[in-house]
This record gives sequence, structure tokens and C-alpha cells, in this order.
Amino acid sequence: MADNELPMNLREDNVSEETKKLISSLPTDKDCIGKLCKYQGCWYYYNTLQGVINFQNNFQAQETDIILASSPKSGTTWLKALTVALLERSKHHDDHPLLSDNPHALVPFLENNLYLKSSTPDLTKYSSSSSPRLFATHMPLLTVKEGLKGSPCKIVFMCRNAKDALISLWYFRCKYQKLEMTRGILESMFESLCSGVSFYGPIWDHVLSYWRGSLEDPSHVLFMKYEEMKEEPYAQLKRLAEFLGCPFTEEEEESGAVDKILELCSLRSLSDLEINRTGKTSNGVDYKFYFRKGEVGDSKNHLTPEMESKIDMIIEEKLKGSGLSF
Ligand code: PAP
Repeated sequence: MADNELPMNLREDNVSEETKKLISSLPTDKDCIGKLCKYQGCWYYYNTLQGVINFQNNFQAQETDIILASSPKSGTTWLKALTVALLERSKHHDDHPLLSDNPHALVPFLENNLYLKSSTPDLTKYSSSSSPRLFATHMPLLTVKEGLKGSPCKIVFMCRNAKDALISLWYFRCKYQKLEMTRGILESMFESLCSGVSFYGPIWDHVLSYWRGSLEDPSHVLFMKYEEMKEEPYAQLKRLAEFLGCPFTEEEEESGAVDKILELCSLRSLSDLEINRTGKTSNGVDYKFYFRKGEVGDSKNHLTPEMESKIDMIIEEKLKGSGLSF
């Protein structure tokens, strides 16, 4: 695939002279897609780094902003949908925004979308007098906080088992790059994951940044797990609602409001919608690629036992003493 056919965030054709200068002072490397540089402990393709810098320099946070953070392929789409549905729950019936827009259009990525395309994007469309602004990111916590400049925004992080996220990314990449799903591609992505030199990696540092942030400041950083969402969605959705300051009332629970949101945001319901079957992100990626199996443990069907135990060993070693496992 030619460079200009890749989604914009993976390219290197939109970098300012100042950012080029910065990159020349950073560690650099590459993976099977392109060149990467390590900024504030995290690896980015060059255009995405430009988005990070634009965000840090220009974002003006509002105290009520909510930031939905995740490592790639860890349940971002689901978290976006659930949060929109939670905050909008008393406002809509047939005209619910999730019925006509994909969660990625409703909750745009900061560095990977808004600030990727402009250093001063127009954010007015995301403001409303009745709801907080919602943004998403894959940046690690320290980098996000620099852009928030002390604003006490709430941050929700969704974590997922690294092996399942790897398989999810393999499918996703092959689909949008129109590549045959070969073992060779999977193996090279596996090597990137294990070495830590992967887009938004090392995954252990990424996840640990939010884990530690949630321990230090639990009223501003909520740490969620994809597997727990799958296992006990009702309890986890209530936890999210409480953290965001919009807990379900007894009457709401009795009238089935929690289940209604879970049903609306289920993989089956969302992926059946016309918009998600036929639409594309503003980066040109088909929405349908964001919905696949949504299962825990699918990596077992694709990774060899040796690959699985290598990832397990690395993650266990890196998380040692943190109190976290994923
Ligand atoms: P992103 O990081 O590119 O935004 P993200 O949404 O985090 O992607 O990850 C996509 C994964 O979430 C897919 O997992 P899979 O490949 O293992 O199947 C996708 O199926 C899953 N997913 C998307 N929407 C939902 C949902 N509503 N419920 C559960 N899982 C979902």
C-alpha cells in the first residue's frame, strides 16, 4: 500500500519543521507500517506525533470534559458508545445519536483525529449546554495531562488483555490495508508488541500510566477492564455512571435503564446499524472494521502456546509489584 493510501495518522507527510527538529532528537525505529519515534515514553508514527504536539500546545480543556482513553483495540468503540448512551439517557428516544452516528464520530480522538488534521480544530460542534464534551485518546496519561494543563477533567481508561488486543489489531490492519491475513504479518506485530516498539507502546508502560493514575487520584481516573465489562456489564456500567457523576436512580434501574443502554451498545446492535455497516471514519477507515467478535480469549485461536507464554511472561515481569494484571 502506498504511503498516501494509509490512514493519515500512520503517515509522515504532515509534520511541521519544528516537529521534524523534535523528531531528530528522539529515539526512532520502525515497524511493518512505517517510521516511529518515542515521545514521552510512547511510540508514535510521525503524523500522530504532530497531532500529540498540536494537542498539547493548543487544547483548552474545560473542567467538565471527559476523556476516554485506551490502548488500541481494547474496547474504545464500546466505551465511547456506553458513555454517550449514559450521558444522553434521558434525552432521546427514536433520535438517539448512536442510531445515526458511529461512536468514533460522536467522540473524536484528540491526537488521532482532531489535532491530527489541524493545530486549532473547531471544537464547537462537540459542545452543548447540557452535556460535557467527550474526547478520546490513545496517548499515555502523562502526555494527556500535559495537554489538560491542570484542568480536573475525568479520565476513563479501558484496558484489555494484550494478546486479544494483538489479534484484534491484526484483523483490523489486514482489513483496512486490504492485506491477506498471513502468519508473517501476525509474527511481525507480535515481535513489535514484545519489543515494546509498537504504535502507542510499550503497552505495559501505557497501561501502567493509567493504573498508577487511578490509584493516585481515583476521583479523576477510572481504570476499567474489557474482560470485566464482558463478565459483569451491569455492575461495570453502574460503576462508570457513578464515576462520571450520573449514577442510575432506583427508579431507572427498576425501569430497565441499565439493560437498555447495554443492549443499545452491544456489539450486535451497533454493528447491525446502517451507519456502522456502510460509513467510514474521517480518516477513511470503514466503521464495520471496528466490530468483529468481541470475545475474551480469541487469541488462543491464533497464537501458538509459545507466543502466548512469551507475551504473558513479558507482561508479568513488567507489571511486577504494581498490583495490576491484564
Ligand atoms: P480502536 O482502538 O481502533 O478504537 P477498539 O474499539 O478499541 O478499536 O477495538 C475493537 C475491538 O472491540 C474489536 O475486538 P475483536 O477484534 O476482538 O472482536 C471489536 O469487536 C470490539 N468491540 C467493538 N464494539 C464492541 C461492543 N459494542 N462490545 C464489545 N466489543 C466491541
